[in-house]
Amino acid sequence: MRMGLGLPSPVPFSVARVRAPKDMASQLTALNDWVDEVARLTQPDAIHWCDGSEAEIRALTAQMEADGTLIRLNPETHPNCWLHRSNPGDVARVEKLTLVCTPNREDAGPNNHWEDPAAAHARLDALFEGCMKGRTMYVIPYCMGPIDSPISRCGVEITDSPYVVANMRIMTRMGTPALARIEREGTFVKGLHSTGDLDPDRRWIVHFPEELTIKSIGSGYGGNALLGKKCHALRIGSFQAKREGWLAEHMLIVGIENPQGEVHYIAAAFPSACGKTNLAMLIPPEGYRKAGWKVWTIGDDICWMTPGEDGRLWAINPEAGFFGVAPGTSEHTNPNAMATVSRDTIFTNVAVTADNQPWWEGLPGEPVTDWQGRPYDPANGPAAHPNARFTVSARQCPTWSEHAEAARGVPISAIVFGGRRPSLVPLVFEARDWAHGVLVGAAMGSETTAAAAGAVGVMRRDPMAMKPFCGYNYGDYFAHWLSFDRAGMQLPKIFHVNWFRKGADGKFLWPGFGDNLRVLEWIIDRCTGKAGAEETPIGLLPRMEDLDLAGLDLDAAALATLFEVDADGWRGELEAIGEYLDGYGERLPQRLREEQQRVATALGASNEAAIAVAG
Ligand code: GTP
Ligand code: SPV
Ligand code: MN
Repeated sequence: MRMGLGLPSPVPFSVARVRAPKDMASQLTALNDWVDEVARLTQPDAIHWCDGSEAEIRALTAQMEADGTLIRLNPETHPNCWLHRSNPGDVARVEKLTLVCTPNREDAGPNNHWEDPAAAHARLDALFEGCMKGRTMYVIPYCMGPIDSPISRCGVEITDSPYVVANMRIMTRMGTPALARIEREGTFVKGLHSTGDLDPDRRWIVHFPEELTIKSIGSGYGGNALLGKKCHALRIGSFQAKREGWLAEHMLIVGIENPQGEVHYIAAAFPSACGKTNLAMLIPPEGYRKAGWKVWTIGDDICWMTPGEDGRLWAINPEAGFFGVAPGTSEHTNPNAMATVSRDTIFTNVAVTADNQPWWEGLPGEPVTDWQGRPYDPANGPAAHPNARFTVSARQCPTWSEHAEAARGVPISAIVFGGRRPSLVPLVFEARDWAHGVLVGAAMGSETTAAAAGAVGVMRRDPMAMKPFCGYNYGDYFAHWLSFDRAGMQLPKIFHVNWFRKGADGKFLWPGFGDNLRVLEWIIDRCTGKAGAEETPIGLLPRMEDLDLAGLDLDAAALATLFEVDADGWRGELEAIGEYLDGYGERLPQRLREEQQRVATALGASNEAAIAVAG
């Protein structure tokens, strides 16, 4: 029998002895019973309860270095940084293998792949049978959100991957404090994970929302394997949020401090690899910096929002770290991210330089070894995988806000939706009211990216950036969003942005990154009643003079395109949105269809000249 890590007190496998630490045992019967049951099914050689300590991660890292799971990067330039090369067939989320298993198929909706829960359990359990023979089973208690926040929720992930343990330790509040909260509360989300044999034909990521249970096998990749993240905090979380009256969203949370010292918090939903991490830690353009503008990072991927007593939406970031896209990150685009990943970081599927520094497309210097460990040859494609990622504690970010630990969260002033829209969609517009904002979110479209397996650059509808993550029927989800518009609420204003509009030459028209603050300033000034706007059928647009464009080198034609509303194009878009919404049939709230018809009618009644606001 292997004793596992040589950790302080590994518990050798024996069904009778597998228990949570004694002092917490009283309330933990459900957890202990489940761990017993899983151990009987998967048959690990050893079981290790993770306490989250320094000693534990040191031993685990040493073991992974010894067996090649982690490769030490240059300790002079990148202290305590590690490279993990995944199986080349396991580099992204796989949406077609991701299931939501509700007893009634309609409750999962046409937006999810579905299987009958009993059938799915039977099929998955057959794959889990004996899968941990020769391996150590890790029991990871974790808390999503500040450990003392009433908005936070706990879970336990069982996994046979030490790489998952190391990532969960960065991404969540993991270990003894989480176990103590589980003991107090008695409820937790159960996540069972095994890398299995990494065969894509035996890979499944399966959710049982009614049972607060996740089963994932055959992948070690982030969103498939770090079960606290997309599986718990979004798919199971959104299902719980619907039942309990809050929102679990694929959103960054950023605080913008103006020169008067006032901070406004913005929550923004962009699909995977569409700019959340970058916006969450942007560095203001020089003029703004000199004037005293500051940016505070609360979260870069997930937002849990709940109505406060004051009727405002209060938000926490359930995560403790960033699992960010490496390619494209540079001193030019995101200096805060570069500072954040300069130490204590796990890099997955990046390339390395001659002196063993991590490298990806967008950085200066040259790779010598690609993400698969081969000598770099451009004929093999990019040196880093396009979905190469860094895992790093959020506290290392220079703009990290201490309010990320606030138990009640931060109040949200504005909600922003956006995606990759090379044509039609202007730089920014404001929804006229909440119901219109819900339509704007529901109508979101974006080009697919390397964050999920499959074709890249294909336009698809991705309502609220939740297409891969909404744990129930989108029709019910839209109704849930609409339900917040009620007496006593002080709802945020809703906006739509597009950093990805392209010119005829195929290049982005808007500089993006730090300059996106120019748009956020207008958004905040709209919330406080300070900025002007022009009404159009699709919503309120800034006139050019409403936006601070000083110091930007943009030609007049590019600007005109960024601020234009093409009525013909939008009429077609509204028709397509109507057809899309009809796909949700009976479950689609009538109010949303009425809103779509209102906008379509407004567009029909206007002509291009009347709604052109450029100039
Ligand atoms: P996930 O972690 O997959 O949810 O992605 P994300 O939404 O956090 O996206 P991220 O900020 O990592 O950006 C993904 C890619 O988009 C990177 O290559 C960025 O360099 C690029 N990007 C981000 N912001 C902008 C922008 O304002 N303009 C342009 N042109 N590209 C951007
Ligand atoms: C995304 O794909 O939206 C991510 C990375 O943030 S993952 O955790 O894999 O979902
Ligand atoms: Mn994401």
